[in-house]
Amino acid sequence: MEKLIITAALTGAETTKEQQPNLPVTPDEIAQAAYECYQAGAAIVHIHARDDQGTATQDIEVYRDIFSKIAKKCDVIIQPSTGGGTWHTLEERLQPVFLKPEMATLTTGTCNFGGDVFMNSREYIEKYAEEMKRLYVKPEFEIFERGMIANALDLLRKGLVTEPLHFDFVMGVSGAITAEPRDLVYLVESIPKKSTWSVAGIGRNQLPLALMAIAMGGHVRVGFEDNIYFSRGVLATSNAQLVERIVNISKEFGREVATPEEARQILGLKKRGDNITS
Ligand code: KMH
Ligand code: ZN
Repeated sequence: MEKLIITAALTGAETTKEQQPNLPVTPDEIAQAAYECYQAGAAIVHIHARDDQGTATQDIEVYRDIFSKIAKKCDVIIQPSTGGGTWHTLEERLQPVFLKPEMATLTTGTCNFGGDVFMNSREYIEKYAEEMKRLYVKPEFEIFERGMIANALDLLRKGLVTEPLHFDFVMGVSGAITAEPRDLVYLVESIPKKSTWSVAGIGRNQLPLALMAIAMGGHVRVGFEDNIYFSRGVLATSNAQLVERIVNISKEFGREVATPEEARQILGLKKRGDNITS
């Protein structure tokens, strides 16, 4: 089996310090958390920026600061969010892509998101894909529902993305796909064979889905964006603690963990060059 790529989703747009006191929110805290996760075995960090009040922002300057601080510490793959918060405009959400990171997320459809609607129109999905293609940013398709795979494949047919595609199945969001084993099998069987995929289980779904992905040859996303607990009722002490557990389990299972450089090869990324402003 291919080595395991671990993504650490450090902050998210919705998690608060009240819920998780160790949530990284300032650029310094996010960069430090990224470094700790890299040391623990993460190859990718998925980034959401926060403003001075701790609210999610898609401000390009805050992302620039975070990218620069991470890049000074380590060569982990930096993957900003274009999902932002459900209240951000589609123009705001695209901003970090203009910093030319190696990867960025791209949600290819609309779904309910708790009490909100996470809106992703066809027009904007194509616009995001066009910009990512122009700037050599590899999309990670964030799949909250099966129909979003069909939209990603439509981008492939239109030549807006190239294979191998990479998917992240976000499972267990209230109002979107559930997190049963059958759901994961259904999603995995719905993508082109040469694709790579990871799974991000929400809340208590994080660990069981990660175990399934390790065994099925997929990759794993953990972190406070998706889950703040280490075990039932016990908060995790850091994002790195969640990464560390996946590393230990995967090694016990007999699957080695990919370094950022190995992850670049698996995902078909070019080596991080001068695309990150430092
Ligand atoms: N915060 C969610 C509404 C992404 O990062 O690309 C969207 C999200 C997906 O987190
Ligand atoms: Zn995100």
